[in-house]
Amino acid sequence: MYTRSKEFYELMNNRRSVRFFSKDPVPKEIIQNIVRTAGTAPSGAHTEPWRFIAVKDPEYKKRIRELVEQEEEINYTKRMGVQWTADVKGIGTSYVKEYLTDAPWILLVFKQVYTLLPDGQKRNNYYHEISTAISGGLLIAAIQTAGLVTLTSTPMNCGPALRTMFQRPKHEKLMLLLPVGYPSHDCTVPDFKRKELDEILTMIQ
Ligand code: IYR
Repeated sequence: MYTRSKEFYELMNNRRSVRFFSKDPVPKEIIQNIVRTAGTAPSGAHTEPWRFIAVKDPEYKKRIRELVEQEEEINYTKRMGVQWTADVKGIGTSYVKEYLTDAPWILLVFKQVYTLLPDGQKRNNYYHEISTAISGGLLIAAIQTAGLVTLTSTPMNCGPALRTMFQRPKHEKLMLLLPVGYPSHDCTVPDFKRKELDEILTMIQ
């Protein structure tokens, strides 16, 4: 038990958010297993309030990139403000998102605020936000376990347009957008350290 918990920690501790992707393909069966894993998340009253879209089609990836870059340019120059842009400066990001056309897959994670039943009634999806967030965590762990990398992104102001692009209903809200694939050969990541255990855990025993 100790060994398994330690090995899983070490695997997850090697995870880094990656912004430079190789164009090498990833078989769709891997993506399907990753999403199956995300779908095992616990949810309020077992409502499973999530919907995933996996995009491989280059034309759609191009459209996603155009939309995200258009909004991110406004985010960086107007919406984020001085403090926020200063806080992300060290990560070396900009509104230009080459990874959106380089990565072989883009995964979109939507939460479903309610479920539309076959008779047209709405069923409340309890705790849809936290349930879908947990499924996002499992998704990221599954990507790492498969030996792939991702970037956990939440493109501000792109939700409705992306929902429309994939003809998803209004009660589905975009939560995450994740390019998935392999890192490029010249990929770099910021020099970040994680908090020590005593900074994140209080044990009462
Ligand atoms: N959404 C922008 C800016 C950005 C915001 C945060 I918070 C980050 O941790 C990193 C970047 C972008 O994706 O570039």
